[in-house]
Amino acid sequence: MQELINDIQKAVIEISKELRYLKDFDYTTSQNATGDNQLKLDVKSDEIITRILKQSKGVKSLISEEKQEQLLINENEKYVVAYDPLDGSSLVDVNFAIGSIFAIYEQKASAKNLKAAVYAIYGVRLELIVCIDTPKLFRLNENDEFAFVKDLKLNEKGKLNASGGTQKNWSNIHRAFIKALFDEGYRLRYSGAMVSDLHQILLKGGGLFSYPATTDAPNGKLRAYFEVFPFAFIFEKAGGLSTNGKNNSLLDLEFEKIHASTPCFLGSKYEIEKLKQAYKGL
Ligand code: AHM
Ligand code: MG
Repeated sequence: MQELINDIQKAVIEISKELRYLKDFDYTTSQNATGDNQLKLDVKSDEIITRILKQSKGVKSLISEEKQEQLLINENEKYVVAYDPLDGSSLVDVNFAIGSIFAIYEQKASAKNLKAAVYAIYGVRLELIVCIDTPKLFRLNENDEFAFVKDLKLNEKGKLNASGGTQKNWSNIHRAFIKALFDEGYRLRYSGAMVSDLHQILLKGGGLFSYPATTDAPNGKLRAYFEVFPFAFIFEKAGGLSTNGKNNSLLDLEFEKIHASTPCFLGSKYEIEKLKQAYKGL
């Protein structure tokens, strides 16, 4: 596992260098499996990760947001790595912080087999969160090494409200719930890159991130295996909770399709419990 995490570190350092001196902000002529237009940079980031993880010890297969199918590397190995090579890439032109997300499953992609979750955030600094038992924050130093900074822990209740999805397509229950949080004093923090929005909530100690079912996207937008499950794992290990609005944990969900999406809510305990109460009426 540590060797695999070391290889993920190499990949994200290489991607961060691509981003720093980026010249080509163009789209390719293709779309990915979920119908998003692919940037050349999405494809490049996927190629970097594939090249490095193909050589990595322990990797059985790769599942990527940018690949239609699961890529088998070595049937006899142990880990299925599911990843979003460049999350929030539509914000690359405006120079916002974006990220890469990795979920490490044993044998088969299934939330119950999730052994570790890792994400990198390409911001002013390059930071990496590695979560096996508890989320640990690392920061790239001047020697190009990730140095441990601290363990991350959520408070029982936060102050931030990151509410995704097109508002005109929200359900009335969701709209009323989000308004109730603002009426309680929560502040809006939403950039449009889940890595940044969730990283902010984690580092500021709590709050709620939501990407609900909407009339135009009844299964939400965010994809289970490489976006939702790794963050649910991290938030729960940090002392927070997750739900799809009905269940007690996003990690109880199972999906057949590798690109399946789900409504998702992640946060500290207070906000998720309050949301579950509000959603009982749905
Ligand atoms: P991406 O992986 O193609 O970048 O899409 C996922 C992103 C998330 O980072 C973010 O939470 C969401 O899409 C934002 O969607 P919206 O613009 O609908 O708020
Ligand atoms: Mg993404």
